[in-house]
Amino acid sequence: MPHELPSLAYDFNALEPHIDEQTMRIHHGKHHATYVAKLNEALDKHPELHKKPLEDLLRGLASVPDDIRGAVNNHGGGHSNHSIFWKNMKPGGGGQPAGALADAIKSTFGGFDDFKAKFTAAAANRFGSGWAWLCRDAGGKLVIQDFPNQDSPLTKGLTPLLGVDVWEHAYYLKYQNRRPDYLAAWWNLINWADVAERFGR
Ligand code: MN3
Repeated sequence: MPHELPSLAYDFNALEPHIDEQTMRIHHGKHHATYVAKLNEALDKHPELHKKPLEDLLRGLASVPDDIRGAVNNHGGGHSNHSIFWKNMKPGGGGQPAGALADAIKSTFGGFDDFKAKFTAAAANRFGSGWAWLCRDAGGKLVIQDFPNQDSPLTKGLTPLLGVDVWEHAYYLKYQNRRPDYLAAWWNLINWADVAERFGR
């Protein structure tokens, strides 16, 4: 199999009380695992793509063969997005970034609080299932974008730095329809060292 479900760097219950253990178990072990399985199933038809890194498949989505382009977008996007999401969080995270990332956030958005408000609004207002992202664009500028379903920022020429999953499966067991409460709790989990490392790549 060309792609594998990555294990988490923390226990399923380690993000409590902000994200509960059952949600983490189902989200990682069922939802994310299914994206990986379906991506591999699609790639069965094109062995020549088995060695291609997922990032390259997504950045070059337009050149992926027609018969699997939709599957790579959905399931490859799902695999990539979730792999970033798990690393973007850690037990005892939160607070604010430091260094060059903090400076870029300040110069782009006016300050951390303005960035946080704008990002939270993008995530809260994304209609239906999707993600909100802090990305670096091709010119090196920070941008906040939200995308439907599992569309990856990589397919839009953006480099994803920080993403939040706003599909109901990410929060419904604990928060039901209260997406804003989930988002408020999620800020307590951000692994800013991971976000800064992506920014510095
Ligand atoms: Mn999800």
